[in-house]
Amino acid sequence: MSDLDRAAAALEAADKVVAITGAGISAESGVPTFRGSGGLWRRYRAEDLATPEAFERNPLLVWEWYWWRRTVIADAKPNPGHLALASFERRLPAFLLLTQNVDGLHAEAGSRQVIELHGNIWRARCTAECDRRVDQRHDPSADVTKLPRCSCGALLRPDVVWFGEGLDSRALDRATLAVQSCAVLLVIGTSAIVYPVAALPAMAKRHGAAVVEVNVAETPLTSHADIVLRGPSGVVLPELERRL
Ligand code: BJW
Repeated sequence: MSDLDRAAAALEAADKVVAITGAGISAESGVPTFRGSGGLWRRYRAEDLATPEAFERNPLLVWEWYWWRRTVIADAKPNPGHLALASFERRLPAFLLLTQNVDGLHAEAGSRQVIELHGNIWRARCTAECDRRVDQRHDPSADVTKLPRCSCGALLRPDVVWFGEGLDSRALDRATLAVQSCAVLLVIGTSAIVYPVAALPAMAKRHGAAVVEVNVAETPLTSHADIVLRGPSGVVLPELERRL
């Protein structure tokens, strides 16, 4: 039996499936990953752009980086990997998608049960007490030369999770519970090194789940995975879907 057939059989037998995705699933949509060749952290320093201290030091520089990334993501369309996961949700009895991606492409592909653990690049959030969230995707008046402000007057910031910041605790609790009770965990297109998400596959294994990794390259998870499907997620996931 091939690894793809084994993975498909595990999915079919599972009462509950959880998938974790990372930047690799959007690579085939033209969205740059963070690490590896062409990765954002090869060209930019995370310390200058993706920490609360960086935003305090130079909010305009941080906003300019996110505005640029929005232009890249605005042109991106969901690829066959995103579409296959949306189809898994429709076809499997219980399926939850946990994503580290902030690009919103899973929702655009039709996935409904999605937890965006690192936030969403199209949303901004007030830096002051009011904590208001603002959807900036459909804001035609958005001026990308001036620091955006909340209606309370305080600065807005991108509603994403930077290094050193905690993830939304309700989202992380839901993700943790799901991982502890699933029969199969798919881990797709992530370098599996950024915590706390990187701890979830080991947690799933401890609770008896089969862990299936889909990646073009080896990661620290590979040697612990039960099944490794080597290849681009835009090819591997549709092949898996065809076997269901
Ligand atoms: C394909 C493919 C194809 C390519 N098909 N595959 C030591 C020092 C400092 C900090 C720490 C430390 N040790 C631990 C920490 C904590 C830190 C951390 O984990 N750091 C590690 C790097 C060491 N974590 C945090 O700070 C987190 N918060 C935290 O721990 O809070 C504690 C706390 C609690 C309570 C109160 C306060 C604090 C937060 C982490 C936030 C990460 N944020 C980012 C930016 C998000 C916003 C944005 O987009 O701008 O999230 S960083 C970046 O990494 C982004 C990603 O979601 C995340 C993971 O990256 P991902 O998705 O895995 O992408 P890549 O590029 O790494 O990998 C792509 C993969 O795809 C590769 O494997 C390819 O092979 C593969 N691939 N093409 C299939 N076609």
